Amino acid sequence: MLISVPMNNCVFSVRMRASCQDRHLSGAERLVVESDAGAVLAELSLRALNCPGGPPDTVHCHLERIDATTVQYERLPDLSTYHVKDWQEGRRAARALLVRSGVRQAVAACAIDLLATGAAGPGTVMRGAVLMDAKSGDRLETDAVRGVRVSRMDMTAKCRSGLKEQLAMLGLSHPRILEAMVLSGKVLRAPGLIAELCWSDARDYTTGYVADPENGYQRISTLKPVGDPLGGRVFFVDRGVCLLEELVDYLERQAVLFDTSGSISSTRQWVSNDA
Ligand code: WAQ
Ligand code: MG
Repeated sequence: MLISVPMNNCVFSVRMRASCQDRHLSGAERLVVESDAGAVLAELSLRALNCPGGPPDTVHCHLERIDATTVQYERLPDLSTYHVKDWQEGRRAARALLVRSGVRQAVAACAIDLLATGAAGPGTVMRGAVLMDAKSGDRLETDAVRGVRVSRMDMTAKCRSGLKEQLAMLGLSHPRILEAMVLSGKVLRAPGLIAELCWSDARDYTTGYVADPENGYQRISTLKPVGDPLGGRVFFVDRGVCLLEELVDYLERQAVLFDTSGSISSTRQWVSNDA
């Protein structure tokens, strides 16, 4: 909704999370001008109350004023989609794409295993992401249940409507796609970030992605069996080029607004020498 720096130099970060008996149900992130903050807050509250798996017993909504001159404007990553025949092939594709982006083979395999078995302990999903050393495979996040939470990112209304239209032409209209692209777009601009691996913890949503700064947001049609409640995110970092505190501060606090979309390619079949 923000098109240019507003008169009073303020934007608001609007965040929502909903849970039931401490189980996370739904969450969302927006960055809007002050005059839109109330409407967006109402929109996210309604979404929380009607979320799948609900009704929630607790909904947290959070409004926070941000100095508009600190907002970083960026272009969204390019989007591509690989069709794989089953989740096993999907995971092989994910590993190959991670290796192409500079993650060690053994580290890529270990990250996939971690999400598949539960990154917060056996059978348990983290609230945020794993930070993983791309060379050693060491986990760098301080809290292995919370992980690192990427926050304060959104796209402008113009960018959102243009992208929605482009994606709809390819039959890609699930809201998770836009949300994941914004999150990943911010992650890919982080200092020392080599790649990201993600698939959802939603039982019915099996598409995931590998993203890296050069190849963008690369969707993989399936990365887990239907009905599997596990999922998560791993951010692979090169510790040689960044300070961990700076990286985490950027991911959790820097406001990033996407005002331009990247290229969108139609789905192609994965062939094992693609990466
Ligand atoms: N920051 C860091 N990690 C997060 C955040 C966040 N803001 N939100 C969620 N996660 C982690 C957390 O461990 C979740 O369990 C996991 O990611 C998955 O979150 O192109 O919907 O919201 O078709 O279930 C990707 C593919 C969908 C979309 C990802 O993730 C497409 C998705 P979910
Ligand atoms: Mg989820």
